[in-house]
Amino acid sequence: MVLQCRTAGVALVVVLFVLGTVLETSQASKTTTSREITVGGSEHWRLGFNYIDWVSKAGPFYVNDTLVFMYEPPGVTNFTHSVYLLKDFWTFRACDLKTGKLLANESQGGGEGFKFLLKEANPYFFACGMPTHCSKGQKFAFWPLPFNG
Ligand SMILES: [Cu+2]
Repeated sequence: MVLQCRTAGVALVVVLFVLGTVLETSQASKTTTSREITVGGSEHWRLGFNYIDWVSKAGPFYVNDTLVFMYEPPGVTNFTHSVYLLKDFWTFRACDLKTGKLLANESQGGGEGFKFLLKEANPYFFACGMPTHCSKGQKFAFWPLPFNG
């Protein structure tokens, strides 16, 4: 009986997995052009990399693209990071985090990274929230295009 339950459980998991894959695939075919973009490419999210330059090369970005921020959680390296969404160009230029919104804390960049879906065709301003990181250049901004056609 225990074995049967376990088998049924495994079968259910397999069915759900297959169903999930099918749903994902059908969704992907609807939005074939949405992408996952790792911020900074192989450099990930760190100090000492020019993200404004990276954006100009990696862009343009589109609504429904997903940004992936990858950085080591505390304890792995001496430098931890976070992800803030800043309010506007002026707070972005000044690296003013006070009015910004914390999107991902120091631990959320580990594993597969922190994923952020670009929902709107409005400007986005990103910065690291660790002291001095933003002013040292760990920030970038862009305006995603409405669709990728
Ligand atoms: Cu940082």
